[in-house]
Amino acid sequence: MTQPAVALVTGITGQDGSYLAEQLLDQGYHVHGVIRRASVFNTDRIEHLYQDPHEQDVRLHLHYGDLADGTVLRRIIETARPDVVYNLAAQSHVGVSFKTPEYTAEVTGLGVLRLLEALRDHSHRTGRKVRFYQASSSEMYGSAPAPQGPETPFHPRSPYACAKVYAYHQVINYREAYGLFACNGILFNHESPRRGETFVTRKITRAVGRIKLGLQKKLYLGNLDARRDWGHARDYVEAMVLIMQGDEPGDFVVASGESHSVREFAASAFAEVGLDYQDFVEVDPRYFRPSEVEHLHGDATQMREKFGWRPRTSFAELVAEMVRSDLKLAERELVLQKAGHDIRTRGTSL
Ligand code: NAP
Ligand code: F7E
Repeated sequence: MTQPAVALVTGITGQDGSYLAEQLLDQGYHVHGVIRRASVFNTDRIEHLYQDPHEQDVRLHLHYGDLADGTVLRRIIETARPDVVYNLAAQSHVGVSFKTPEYTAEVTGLGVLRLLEALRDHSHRTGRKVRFYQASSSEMYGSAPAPQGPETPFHPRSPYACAKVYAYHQVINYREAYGLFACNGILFNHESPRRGETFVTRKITRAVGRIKLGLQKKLYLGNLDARRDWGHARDYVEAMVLIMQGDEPGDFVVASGESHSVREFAASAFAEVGLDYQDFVEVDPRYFRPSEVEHLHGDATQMREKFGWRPRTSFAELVAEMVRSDLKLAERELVLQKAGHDIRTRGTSL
């Protein structure tokens, strides 16, 4: 009998990590996830997948680790003995990267090199062939004119994007120098009800739910004219798995092929609950970035032709799903508030 495949997922507690873990477990994989030690629980998004390690036939295994710590990454690889590594961990917030550029480079850039070196040594010592997926980003295109595809030169516009470009080239170099099956998935923005609350789509849909129920009065945003190519994270994670199950390694653009402005997203989200965004949204320059990426619009022809991949969720469906989910969350907040609980949960949002 052949052994089930083993996947190692860094960033398993993030938006994409949680959808990826679900899909891999559904396909019969053993999944090892890297989680960070935090002073509060950070495993909300994978709570529904948790398996008690005391039970038999457990297929989800969690390890403490950090992309800033090469020793522990090596130890996890030796323990998990993965067939495939999905590197989704990153300081992934573009706005925050301007505030913490050195840390962002350390984790989002150098962290990838640490993993690649650990894999190179593991493969050399054991003779095992391990595949590697890198979560590259459309932010690497930065100010390159739209539409952006596999041949478009990069022009990064933030410390985050610069770190991703560095990692992208390291992945290609490990493929060419050591024959590693290493791929870049260049993913355009993808969102979901599990999106972090400081990214613009979720910031908007959270506010829509709260404003509709009277829990919040205004929504302060930055650049409303920026355009993004938004898809659903569930669909994009499917693309990652297809890339890693392919015959040969490469670099692939994953996008919806449509772009919308932040203003259009806000208008659609408020309209879902019968409100006009203009009555609630105000521009606050504190959310402007020192350098902005104005227009991302991806060309995923290569993914369609090679893997038959295309997104299943439209822009309108994505907005509606996020608003529905955040309306439910706001309803729960309202119940708590009425029962006398303090529901002020706002951090510094960027
Ligand atoms: P996310 O929700 O911000 O998740 C990031 C994950 O990385 C979290 O699990 C986080 O752990 C972990 N992490 C952060 N710093 C770490 C460190 N020093 N060591 C180990 N783990 C660390 O991001 P996402 O939206 O799922 O995106 C997944 C990946 O795709 C990221 O690399 C991102 O840059 C990239 N990407 C995202 C998009 C998009 O539109 N979503 C598009 C292109 C590329 P905690 O939970 O403990 O914070
Ligand atoms: O911003 C504008 C902001 O933070 C989108 C990450 O997953 O996708 C994401 O990066 C746009 C920008 O995502 C606010 O200036 C206006 O133009 O949701 P965002 P992002 O920067 O595109 C890429 C592909 C990644 O790889 C990243 O990891 O919205 N915007 N007002 C705002 N953005 C935020 N966050 N907050 C605002 O109030």
